[in-house]
Amino acid sequence: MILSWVACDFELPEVVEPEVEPVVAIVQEDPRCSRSPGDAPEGCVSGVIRCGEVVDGHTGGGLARWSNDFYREKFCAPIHHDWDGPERVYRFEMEPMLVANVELESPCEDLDLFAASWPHEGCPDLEHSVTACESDVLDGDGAFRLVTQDNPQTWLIAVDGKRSAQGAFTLSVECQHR
Ligand SMILES: [Ca+2]
Ligand SMILES: [Ca+2]
Repeated sequence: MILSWVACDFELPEVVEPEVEPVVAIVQEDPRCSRSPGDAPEGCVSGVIRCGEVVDGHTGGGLARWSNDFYREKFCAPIHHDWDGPERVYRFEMEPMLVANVELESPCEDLDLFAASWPHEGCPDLEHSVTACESDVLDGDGAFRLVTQDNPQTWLIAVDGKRSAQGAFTLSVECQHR
């Protein structure tokens, strides 16, 4: 086999390096994070939430009545943090035979979600008996499901920040009949 080397007499075009724009990572903060804290509630409850409703709120300005002592005493959370800062509490009245999916969006601070069963006016304190309590205390957003049987049930849904964190949130409740 004869291998021949043929020299090609042409010039390679000059390689021009394209100008590369420096990549700048732009982290866009959620617009809810610039929301101002709300007014202090009259009493301990900041409002009412119903099936199908969405509440945009901020824990700043809420009362700081519930903290780890309360949530631990009422068996709300499997793990414990400080929730010493202000919380927002919403009254949620459920009809019988209903499933309610409660969701918390917490885009700015790590807020957590609680619900204490409370058929009376106002809010329970440490000395009151709370028959049921739910929570989602994981990092970031939270969610849980509330279910009624043959009787109506009233819950106090609370949004509370870990380690006194205060921030904006979106709370929503979606319901369906069982
Ligand atoms: Ca609190
Ligand atoms: Ca959380």
